[in-house]
Amino acid sequence: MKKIKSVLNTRLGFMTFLILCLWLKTIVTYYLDFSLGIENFLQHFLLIVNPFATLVLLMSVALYFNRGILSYIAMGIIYIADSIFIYSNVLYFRSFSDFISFNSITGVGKVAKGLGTTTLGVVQARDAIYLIDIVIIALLFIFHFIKVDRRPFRKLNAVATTCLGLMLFSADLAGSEANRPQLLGRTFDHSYIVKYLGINAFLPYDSIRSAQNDQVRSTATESEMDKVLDYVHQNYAAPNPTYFGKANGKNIIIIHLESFEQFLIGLKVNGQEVTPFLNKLYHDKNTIAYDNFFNEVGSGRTSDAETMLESGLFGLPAGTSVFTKLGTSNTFQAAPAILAQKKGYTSAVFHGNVGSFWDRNSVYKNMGYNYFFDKSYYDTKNPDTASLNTYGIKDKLLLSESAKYLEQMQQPFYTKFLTVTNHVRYQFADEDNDNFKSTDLDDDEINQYFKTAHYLDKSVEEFFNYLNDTGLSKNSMIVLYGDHYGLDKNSKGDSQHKELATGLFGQDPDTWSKFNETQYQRVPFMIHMNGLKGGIKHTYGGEIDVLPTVLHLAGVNTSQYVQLGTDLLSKQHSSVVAFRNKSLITPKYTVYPNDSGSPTVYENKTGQEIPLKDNPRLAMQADKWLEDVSLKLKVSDNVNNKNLLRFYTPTGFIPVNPTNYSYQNQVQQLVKRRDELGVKSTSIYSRNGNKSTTNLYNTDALQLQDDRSPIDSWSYLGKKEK
Ligand code: GP9
Ligand code: MN
Repeated sequence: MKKIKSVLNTRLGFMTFLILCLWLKTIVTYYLDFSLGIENFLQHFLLIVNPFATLVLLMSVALYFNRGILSYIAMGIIYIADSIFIYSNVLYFRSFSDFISFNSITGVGKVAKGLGTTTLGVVQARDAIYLIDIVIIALLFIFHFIKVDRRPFRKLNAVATTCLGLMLFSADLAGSEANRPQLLGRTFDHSYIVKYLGINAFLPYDSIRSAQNDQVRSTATESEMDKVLDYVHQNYAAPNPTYFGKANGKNIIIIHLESFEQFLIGLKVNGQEVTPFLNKLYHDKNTIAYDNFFNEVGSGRTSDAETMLESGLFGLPAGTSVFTKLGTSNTFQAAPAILAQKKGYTSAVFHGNVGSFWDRNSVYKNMGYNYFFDKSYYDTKNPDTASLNTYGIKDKLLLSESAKYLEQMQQPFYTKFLTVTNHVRYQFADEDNDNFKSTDLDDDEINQYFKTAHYLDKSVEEFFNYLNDTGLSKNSMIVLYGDHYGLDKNSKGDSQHKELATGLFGQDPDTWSKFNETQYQRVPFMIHMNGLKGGIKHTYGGEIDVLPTVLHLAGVNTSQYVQLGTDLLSKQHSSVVAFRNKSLITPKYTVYPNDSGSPTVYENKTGQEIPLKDNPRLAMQADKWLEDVSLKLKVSDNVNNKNLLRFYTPTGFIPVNPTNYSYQNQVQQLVKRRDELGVKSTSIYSRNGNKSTTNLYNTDALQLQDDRSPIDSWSYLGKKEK
């Protein structure tokens, strides 16, 4: 004990102790909170030793202070800063399945602003282990077990310690390169950097990459756009004449079903349908539904789905989002602007979250959205809607309260309703849901998922009833899609899809593979319109294909636009579905790239991996698909990262001027427009003899049950004006 004490009472000894504590803490996060996909012994080894290099480097800074007390203060600051950094990463990972990146600090701060209690929702009691070390160290000082070593410290020793850190880092890098060649250059996934070089190395790595990106953008030239246009023209799929213009002049209503997965369709839990209304809609004779439609989002989740839907380009590679990284300054040729200019549409987004989330309030202007009704336009005085749910107000409230704005929109309109209640960790009471009886699996998040999906279903049904009762459904095309997976990883980092498949559907856990994970990336995509010859289509496609499909139905020629998907209804539609991690699915195969060597190919029919050495043809084909997918993603990333659309304006398209849009006083803007148009006003309100239709909106939302009398739209709006 004495010996330990005397070592601890030297400056170097104390520093070593701090490094050991931080090392232990980092290892705990690696194994308890981050899912890093450790595959072999070398990876375990690298993971266990990787914190040392950066910790020695960081701590060595404190040794340069000659005076003992200053040096100890510096060590303390470094210790606490790194502890906060590690724990912030734990919370961030629980929310985003990713690590804090340069962009998440500079950009996603705006996302975090809206997160509030949802982020707090990921704090767990066991997180005390991330604090306990600081308490122990403080106690050791208080009880004088450790004293400050005031003897001067030789600079040379400080330099030697820094060199030791650098050497350790080089050794780590060499070991990593041996296990995974080109680690820094070719990164599929952020977890690779953390797995090999450590959590402390990730942020500097990512910051350097971001600085490079900015440089890339400033050196972009017009000629690069020509290459993009060549690519787009080669991959263009002409519209199907049977469907082209079928929705000409109709309102387009997009319903974004938050986190809604395809497996929910038709599913019964305890003998009760989870989503009875959407099931009916799925089979409706006026609905075209897809059962092989995949989400293609990356870390930008909802915002990636929106990026694809509106701009026809993909989200960005792991760690960031087009919206927050580039969307506030990039040039877009997006759906609202195209529809306004080609077909005279008025556009709006309805969303019960704060407008700053994903930077929407600025991105939407660049996309040409006329109106954006964010949380501030909705009634949030009920504590149930206001404080608990920082992803936004409940769907029934959002949709029902939107009616008073929707009925004032000039037709035809292009409107998007972003729901939120089915988001993971959304605070939700069973009473909100007719006490729908969910599963009782071990994972509460999965059990909750069915409940919120059931609620979302009911919310959409109420909205459809309103569309029918007002006659809106007669002249509208309604497009519904699930934005991305709802189930993800549980608190131990295991796949919730696997839990579901084994716990509810009886799949053998030993047969679970990446193939199954891809199968669960299916989300619904439905187009509902009176007079549309419906049916369930088995075409393979994804979110990137929605924009050309919708525009063609609306009768807009898309050949001039930079859109990377192909119309799902076109005979030339490409059925190779690209995922943001560069894997892909085709009607027959699922293909994953490998860091080194040949890809992994699964046969969709059997789910079995096909050995490629016996199948040279398939091996070649798989390589070709992977190349195509990489190229497609690269073209998209180039256009986005280098802001290439600023160099190209399609003939007859007027670039969007964001300063033309204001999301303040939108009710006044709507009234002004209505008054300007006079008898030519096409809003539902005007067409209804200047009478509100909100009394036709029936909801069983608990929060709206108090003697709710039909609302006269204008007096109500007058009160609500911002
Ligand atoms: C928040 C909502 C959820 O406004 O759109 O976003 P997500 O977390 O799914 O990206
Ligand atoms: Mn989402």
